[in-house]
Amino acid sequence: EDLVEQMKDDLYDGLKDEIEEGTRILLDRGWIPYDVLTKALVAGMQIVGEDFRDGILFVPEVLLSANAMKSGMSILRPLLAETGAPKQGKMVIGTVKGDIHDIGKNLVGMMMEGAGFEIVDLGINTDVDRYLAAIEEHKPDFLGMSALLTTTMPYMKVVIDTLVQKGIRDDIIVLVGGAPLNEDFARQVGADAYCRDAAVAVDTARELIK
Ligand code: B1M
Repeated sequence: EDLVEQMKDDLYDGLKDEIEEGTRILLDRGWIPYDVLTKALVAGMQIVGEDFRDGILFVPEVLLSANAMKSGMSILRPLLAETGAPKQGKMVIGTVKGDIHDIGKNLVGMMMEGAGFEIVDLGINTDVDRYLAAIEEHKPDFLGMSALLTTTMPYMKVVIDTLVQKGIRDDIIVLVGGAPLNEDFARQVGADAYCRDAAVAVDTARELIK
């Protein structure tokens, strides 16, 4: 589709209004929200990521892209959430300390809500005390942690080790995700599962809460 290619360019250029418009047009054409999300927005952000890595794009530009992506996501959010799925569990989720990337985490939250899970979102740069306080307050079934940097992902182990020390590790299912992670890492830090993307997070949560 030409419009999808156009949207990838617009995301690259950080054009918020165009992304909102493109999102609406695809929906009007009968696209399901999940396809708009993955085929236009996530796919577009992939290209941004490659050029960011290669030094072609810089932080200010990538921030504009991220904001454009978020405005598209905010149109999709209510649509993804209104499934009327029966409530099936609660997740406290946050991006770990030192890390401010939140698009992936937000997506996981949106998809989980759509699947009937209740989400308590702690935002970015979440330290262990904030995770613990939220667990105590909300008594969730799941703890979700997101990290996008190789320098911040080890913090997941700090959080999980603290849960062990407090004797509450077995009371909660710990799911982790983020681009630099993998299954091995998740096992090493003592998480219950690594989730490659938001759809996998939903499937994994459903599986593990049974
Ligand atoms: Co940054 N950044 N960034 N960045 N950024 C990456 C991660 C990077 C890979 C870019 C690159 O070099 N190619 C690189 C990390 C390199 C590394 O660690 N090895 C990087 C860097 C270096 C940095 C800075 C250090 C740059 C600098 O300042 N010099 C800086 C760090 C700031 C900080 O956190 N302290 C920085 C800053 C930024 C921006 C602020 C400009 C912006 C973030 C804006 C925002 O989030 N509000 C940004 C962005 C946008 C990116 C890229 C381009 C895109 C990330 C993204 O949103 N992807 C990214 C490149 C890339 O990942 N390809 C990059 C889309 C999103 C849907 O995917 O987040 O992977 P993702 O989430 C997926 C899955 O991973 C999974 O499901 C999601 C949905 O399917 N998932 C989970 C994620 N979390 C989960 C949690 C779960 C389950 C599944 O819990 C249950």
